[in-house]
Parts: sequence; structure tokens; C-alpha cells
Amino acid sequence: MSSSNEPTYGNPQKPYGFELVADTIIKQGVECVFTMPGNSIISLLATLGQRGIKVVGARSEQGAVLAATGYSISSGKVGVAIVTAGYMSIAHYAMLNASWGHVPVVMIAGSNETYSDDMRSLQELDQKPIAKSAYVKVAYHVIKGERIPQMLTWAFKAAQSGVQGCAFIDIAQDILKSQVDASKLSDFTTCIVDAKPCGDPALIKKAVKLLAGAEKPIINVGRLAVASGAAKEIKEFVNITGIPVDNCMGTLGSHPLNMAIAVGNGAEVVLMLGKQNLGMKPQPTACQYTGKIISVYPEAENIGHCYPIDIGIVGDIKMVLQQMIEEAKKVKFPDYSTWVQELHALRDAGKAMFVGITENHKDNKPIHPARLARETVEFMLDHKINKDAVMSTDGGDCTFWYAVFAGSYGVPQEYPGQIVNILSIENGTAIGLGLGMAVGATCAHPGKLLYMPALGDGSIGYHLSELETLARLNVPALIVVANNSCWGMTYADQRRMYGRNERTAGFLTNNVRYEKVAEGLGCIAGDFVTEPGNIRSALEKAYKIALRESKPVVVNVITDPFIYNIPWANWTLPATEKGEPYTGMGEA
Ligand SMILES: Cc1ncc(C[n+]2csc(CCOP(=O)(O)OP(=O)(O)O)c2C)c(N)n1
Ligand SMILES: [Mg+2]
Repeated sequence: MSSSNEPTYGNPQKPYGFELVADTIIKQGVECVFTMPGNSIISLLATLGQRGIKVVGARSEQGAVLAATGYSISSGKVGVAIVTAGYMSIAHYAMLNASWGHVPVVMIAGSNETYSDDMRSLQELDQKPIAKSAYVKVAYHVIKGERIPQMLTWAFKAAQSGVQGCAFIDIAQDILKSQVDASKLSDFTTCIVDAKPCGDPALIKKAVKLLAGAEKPIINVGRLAVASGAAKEIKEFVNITGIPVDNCMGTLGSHPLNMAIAVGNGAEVVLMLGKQNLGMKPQPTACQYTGKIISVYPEAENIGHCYPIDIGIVGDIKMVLQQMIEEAKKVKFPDYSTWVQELHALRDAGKAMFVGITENHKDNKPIHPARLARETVEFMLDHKINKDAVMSTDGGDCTFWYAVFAGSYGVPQEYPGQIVNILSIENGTAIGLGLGMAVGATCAHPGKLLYMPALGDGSIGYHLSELETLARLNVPALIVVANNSCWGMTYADQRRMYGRNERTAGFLTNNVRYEKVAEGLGCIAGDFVTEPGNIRSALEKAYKIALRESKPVVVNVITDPFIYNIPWANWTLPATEKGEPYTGMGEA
């Protein structure tokens, strides 16, 4: 028999705080949340689970936010992470990553009780300022139960509207664990207006005219264009105008005008769709175009902010493109076939160069990193893995090698968010996020193969434990560790400045057996590869096993740390006498 003071869950007149949180999340259409559990949120998690929401446990607060980010990029929906009181600070870099990348993520945290401030109470932390320093769009602290639906709705609105990004909300745990008088809820509106701004018609006309008057125009697609759901419009605009695209973020798939690699630096006019103004030269993430720029972006203050632009259109990317499509139908565009051929020639020249590197170093032992990258790309193409798989990469040099091979072979992203990695975060420069984002991406596409063709041995260490999550979720995955026993990209620069003996913090233990570590975490150990001739058979074997067992298989390939990839020299200090100058890409 129940006693009279036993709490009654599911009472519509007196819902608990955590029930209001669950109601609001469900009302937003969320199907999947990521969490690192703790006492303040367990009732919320249980309630969500009971109501049919998929609750995925990551292995840290950071892992949960990275997974929510990967899920959002890969699904086009909002990502939700739920963490316990006091430890959102562990996820700071993941929040920053979502903010930088314009990825709509709502992070919900418990916090210490409303009455326990400044008592060094359990897990007490002033969380709002920490969230704000990760450039979140909003940071809320809820201390009144009746306001839970309102403030949480605000967080969802902020994350998903305008310039999308991360929104943070924490709720005092006594509020989460108390009942609310439902009749008071209507005092606090949860109104949502789904309106999106169009661009200035005069500027739309001007932009289309500028594009149509150019012999060499190019389109570059940013995260916000994808996030605004403009894929269909991008394709239509490209079909009408015939303008090639040098970075489409998956919106064009294998469209013939998708160059799938940045080759358009020489364009006369660039249409930048939802692309952030990034830093300044000589930073490698700064805008490299020299032509006239048309920038379409949802907020005026971010247009022409870091480099001058010629036409700035403020508006939602999808809406502006719809306007541009109508305008483009009235205008005649020139035949761009010569320009497209020029871009293809550039891409092919890159491919010839990269393939040439692998031919020159075919039998190198340790394995030349370019050889590994070429093998993973050719293996992927032979099995058409790229047509359907979810993909991720992580690391320094190894990811760059993979990217230049995939790009110069013209491998497109087949759908927006197919790849979750450093490049899906504009201006993203953080290593270590690949496994966490991959967890989310696979939840967005359950059953699909996860292909990680390049995972640096340094970067795998950040979220190694998420291999357990992938195994627990029975994800069929082929993960290739590019193991050069060092922080390669960083060491390359150390060596350039101070010579090869300068290894302070640059080197790791030689030949760590990550495949065995993975096995201990519930994955399947693939081959430990030291011979270049054995890469292909190791990949074939692992692929078969991953599909058959529906588990991640980790292949560990030992590569050469003494190979230069790209020279960062122009961005750092000059070399000392002992320095070993850059001798050319792919050279030792
Ligand atoms: C969070 C973060 N910390 C440090 C760096 C600096 N950094 C860039 S690349 C790199 C080395 C990565 O090593 P690994 O994952 O083994 O890949 P490799 O370059 O050896 O292929 C480092 C430390 C960074 N980009 N992000
Ligand atoms: Mg490495």
C-alpha cells in the first residue's frame, strides 16, 4: 500500500520539474538524447526512456556533447545533451566546437539546489559563465519550476534559429525534483514563431548579375546553408546557372559540378552561402579567395567582418536562394565548360602529384602516410563505401593526407553531414572529437557502416572510451588508426624549427597496440599492420568482420613520423640552426 506522502509521478496537475523537462523535449520532436548520467538527472533520463526517446549514454560530459553535435550535423535535427550538476565544465571544448560550427545543440544540465549557493554544496558550480565563455547563444539558469517549459523552449529556439549554435540551460536540482502547480504554467509563454528572413530584392538582382557576368564564378557552401535546409535550393541554383561548387558540404552529392575539393581560389566571383568570416591571413583557416565575394549570411555584423566583400545579403540562406533562383531564371548565364575543365585539370594535377608521392615511396617501411591514405580511399571507392556510410576522421597529418586523396580523387559527400570531423566545423581546429561525433552520427543513421579511414594515434586518446559506446551500440565500423607514434602535425613543425631530435612532448610511446585496447573495450581487434603490402588485406578482412558481427573493428597501421605533410612554416617562427627545412610535401 502506498503511503499518502509518496510522490505521484505522472500527475498532470502537479508535474515534477524533470517531467516538465521531458514534456518540453518531446514537444520539440526530439527522438534521441545523449547523456553522461548523475543523480540530478536520472529521473529525467528514465522518464525520457519510458516515453520512447532513445537515451544514449556516452562516456563523459564531453562525449555526450560531441555525440549530440555529430547527431545534429548528420541528421539535420537539433542535438540534445543532458549532464549532471557541476560537470558541464568537462564539456567546454565540445560546447565551443558546437558554437564555432553553428551546430544546433541544446545542453541541459542539473545544478546545485536553489538554497545552497556559496555553501560548497555538492557539485556546486556557477555554470552560466562557463557556458558563455564557450560562445553559446544563450545560457539560462532555472530556479522556478513553472518556468521550465518556457526557458527550455527558449533554449531550443536559440539553438535552431538565425545563426545556429549551442544553447545552455541548467536547472537547480531541487526544482527538477519538486512538483509544480500546472495551473501556473500558462503565465510563461512557450510561443514559437517559425519565420525566416528573405534578402533585399535589389541586392539579389545585383548578385545574380555579378555572377552571370563572370567567366569564372564559384560557389562555396558553409555550415549555415546546410543547417538552414538549403540542399534542394543549392542543387536547383547550380542546375540553372551551371556554376561549379568547390565545397558543397554534402548538399550536391555526386553532382557533376561538385568539385569536392577546394580548387576555386582563382575564381573571379565567389558566392559564399552561410559561410563564416574566418580569421585573418596567414591563418590557414582564413578566406583564400582573391575574387569578388558575395556573402549571404543571416546577420549583417558578420558580413565583411574579417575580409572585404562586394555584396552582402542578410537573410536565411534557403530563403535567399529561393529568391536568387527566381532571379536567375530571368538571366542568361554563360557556358562555363572551359572554367569547369580548368577546375578538373587542377584537381587532376593534385591527384597526379599525390599518387606520384605514393609511387615514389611505395615500399617504404615504416609505411609512408600517403600510401595509407591512398589505400583507404581506393578501398572505399572499390567497395562504394562512400555511397552510404557515415564517416569521420580525426587527427593532424593523417586526416590531411586522407582529405587530399579523397578530394583529388573527387570523392563527394553523398549527403549533408555524411562526414563528421574537423571540417564539418568551420574554423574547427580541434583534434580529439572524431569518436564522440561519430557516436552521434551513427545514432542519426542506425545500421549504416561507420568508416573512419584516418584516426591519429594521438587523437584516438581523447575519447578512446567512446569505442566502448560504439561497441555497446553494435555499430558496424571500420576504424583505421594511423599510428606514427607521435603528434605528427605538431612534431613536423618542431622538427622544422629545431631538428628531428627536438621531441619535447611531440612523441608518444612507439607502436601502441590500439587494436588490442579496442578489443578490451568490446570492439574487435583488426590487424596490426607494418608492411605496406598488407594494408589492403587488413582493410578487406576488417570490413567483412564489421558487417558480419555488427561491431567496430580497429585496424592499427604503423606509419612514418618523419614525413612532411603541409608546411605551417609561414605561420610560425623561423627555424633555428638545427632546424630541418621543409623539403616538399611527402618528403622526409
Ligand atoms: C584540441 C587540440 N589540441 C591540440 C591541437 C594541436 N594539434 C594539431 S594536430 C596535432 C597532432 C595530432 O596527432 P595525431 O592525432 O596523432 O595525428 P598525426 O598528426 O600524427 O597524423 C596537434 C597536437 C589541436 N589542433 N587541437
Ligand atoms: Mg600521430
